[in-house]
Amino acid sequence: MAPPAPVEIRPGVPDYSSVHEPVGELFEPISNSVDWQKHLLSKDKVDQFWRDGFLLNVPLLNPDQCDRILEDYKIFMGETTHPGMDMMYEYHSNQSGDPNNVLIHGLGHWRLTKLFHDLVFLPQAVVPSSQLLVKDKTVPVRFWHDQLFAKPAHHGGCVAWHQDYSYWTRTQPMQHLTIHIALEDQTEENGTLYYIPGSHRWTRNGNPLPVTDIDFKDMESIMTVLTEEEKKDFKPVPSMLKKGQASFHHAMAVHGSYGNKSDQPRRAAVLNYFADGTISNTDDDLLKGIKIPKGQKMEGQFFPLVYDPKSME
Ligand SMILES: O=C(O)CCC(=O)C(=O)O
Repeated sequence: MAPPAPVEIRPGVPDYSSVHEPVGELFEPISNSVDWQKHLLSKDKVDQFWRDGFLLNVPLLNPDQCDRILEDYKIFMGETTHPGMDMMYEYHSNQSGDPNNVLIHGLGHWRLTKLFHDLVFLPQAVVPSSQLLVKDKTVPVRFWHDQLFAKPAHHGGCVAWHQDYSYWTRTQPMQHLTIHIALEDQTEENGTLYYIPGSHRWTRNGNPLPVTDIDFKDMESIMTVLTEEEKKDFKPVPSMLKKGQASFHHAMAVHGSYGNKSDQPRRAAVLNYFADGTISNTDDDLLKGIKIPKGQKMEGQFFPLVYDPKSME
């Protein structure tokens, strides 16, 4: 059966968040349990994730899928326009404000284009997520939000060291993860993402480290809140993802990236998920214009169930 037509926010402007299944633009939807099983991670990979706090070089997209997504990406690079930009939860054409340190950062583009919508449902993303969100369990997966991080050539900016969950305590408990998808080869010169192995265990009474990179300029600002022991263990590993590969990281894993000094842009698409059963911890907006009363389950139009392990049965 064909997926339902999206609701339009204005005549001719569809909001793809109203469709909770792939529309068939990026990949052939899966219809049987055997095909789902092909995307399971091995036990070794799951163990590695819990040991280090991240997994590198997971194949997610083929070069053609990356190229098609990069066409849509032009909207956010200012190369073309889109009538539904107001659906974005956030859009920063330069998050640092410094013309020598330009970071384009957006959230919510899954609502705008079919390709970004379907990426959220990609089996290569959602099946491993069901294995990695909660230790020693396989759980149903809900979408939290997406992000774009683009560093233009020559003066592309850094993303200071941080833990994602420091920004997400408005949703609880911590059972979240991030998938960072490289849309072109990442190198040390163009600002590849780095991780600190073991840093997903760095907590303060069970809470994440405080946010320190408020102005998106000071790469090393996290050092002001680390213990001497943590500073000693601060040993960055470059992810060096190839085009179409992804890294999966725990929501407390410290990560960051330096500027882009190369003569090509470095563009990434990011997916953030949480385990089904996560609760809102605020009566304020969770994302722009989106509220779920404090204490109630995160679900509904903007937080779809993207994978249920029962599909494997
Ligand atoms: O694109 C980057 O370098 C930073 C991305 C990031 O923080 C993430 O993927 O969670």
